[in-house]
Amino acid sequence: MNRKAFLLSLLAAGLMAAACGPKAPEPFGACPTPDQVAWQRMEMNMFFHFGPNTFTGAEWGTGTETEDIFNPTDLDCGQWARTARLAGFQGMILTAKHHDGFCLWPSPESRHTVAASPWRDGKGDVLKDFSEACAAEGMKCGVYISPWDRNDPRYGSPEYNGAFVRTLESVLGGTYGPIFEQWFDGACGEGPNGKRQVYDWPLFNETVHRLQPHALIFSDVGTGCRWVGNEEGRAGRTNWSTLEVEGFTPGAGSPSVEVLNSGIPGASFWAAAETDVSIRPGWFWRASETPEVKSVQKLLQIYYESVGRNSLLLLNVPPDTRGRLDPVDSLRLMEFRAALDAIFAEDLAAGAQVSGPSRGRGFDPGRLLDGKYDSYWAMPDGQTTASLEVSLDGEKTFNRVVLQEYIPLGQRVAAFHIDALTPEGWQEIARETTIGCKRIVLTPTVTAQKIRLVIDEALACPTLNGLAIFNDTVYLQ
Ligand code: FUL
Repeated sequence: MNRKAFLLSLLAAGLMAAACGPKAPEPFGACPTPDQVAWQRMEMNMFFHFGPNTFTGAEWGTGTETEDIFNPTDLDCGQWARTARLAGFQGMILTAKHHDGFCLWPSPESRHTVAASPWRDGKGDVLKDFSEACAAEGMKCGVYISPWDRNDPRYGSPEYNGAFVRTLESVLGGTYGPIFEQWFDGACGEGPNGKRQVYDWPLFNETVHRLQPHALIFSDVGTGCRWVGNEEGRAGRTNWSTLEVEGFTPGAGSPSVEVLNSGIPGASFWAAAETDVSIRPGWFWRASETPEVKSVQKLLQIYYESVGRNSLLLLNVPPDTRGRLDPVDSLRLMEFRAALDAIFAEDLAAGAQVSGPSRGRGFDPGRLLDGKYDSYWAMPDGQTTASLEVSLDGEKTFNRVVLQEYIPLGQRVAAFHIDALTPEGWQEIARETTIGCKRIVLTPTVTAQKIRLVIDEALACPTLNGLAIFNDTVYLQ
């Protein structure tokens, strides 16, 4: 390009910038990758604990179970996937190998696998059925492969780490298609010879990244997402997607459960919280626990305290000895879906007007309501507080306010409150801390014509891409 053409192109770029309004804010701090953003927007995934424990009733198998114990009478992963899809879940994760070491696929690294079981004369492959069912139903496919192995005689020696890598390779190498999440449990108990293993986490992580570059690794400290710190279905009311991982490892060397539950503001690593919880008391199916399948009310509470608190919900629905979901669980899932559909049927912010300060053209407050993910309201650089007024299309009765931060640019909001203009005047109806990918604020039921969203504190100028209002008459909080 000659000098004149260069100057002209600079001029054109300048004119375009002026015409397009202010520049977008710079990303703040640790930010998610596009895969991490897409992952969190899945909102709900289903976990399937299945294996020898399904038949023995154990939670943690000993590794000495004989292979003939694994013999589902009517395995149908298609039923799992259809149920998950109809219930509004986006991805599915199978315990391909739990702590007992039994592999649900014919792993070349082990003799303790489906190939040695009577099921389908040793020719079956649960993982193959599972991955094909996921693909058929448009669900993403993920795997849990436990490093803790109570069966492998090499466990407790350096040799085991290499064997575990080859185990990962046989699952992630392509036979089972794209894997969206590799679930690593930090548990490190004793193996068959009474020894514990020193896990080579960097090697395990590198193997996953090499074979499935788009997969997120779940563990206490990522690399893709982190454990929420409990198995009760509860993310922190304050929940940052950032934390410090330097010097920590999954399992005993992990950050405290309090830190896992709430993250650390402005920390240097992005790992959003994943809330794993079972629909039953245990992780594996047991006939005796069927009466204790969680109620719709409990599932709604879990939804509000996970998805509604900037976390992804991984709900475990364990198949029974037939290899199908128990009808009680399936029915409960459909009732849960119906409840969510009823609660979120009508956005009462539709047709509202939002007014207040912004960065300027292209980032105006109206962007909160346009339903486009990449269109967001933003404040000028350095301005970390703001107040927006939302004039509803008439008087509305509601008790849920959904807020979304535009997380591709980082998580910023540290404190906010919401006021409502009721017939008695302005009233504060909520005071909270973080927002993140999605925050569902539970407020008292109010009737109002206007609300005010006040950002009281942020680590950098706020950037929000969504606001919606609902009236929940189903969940009795
Ligand atoms: C835990 C395991 O020990 C449980 O058996 C279960 O798989 C759960 C999801 O993770 O740490």
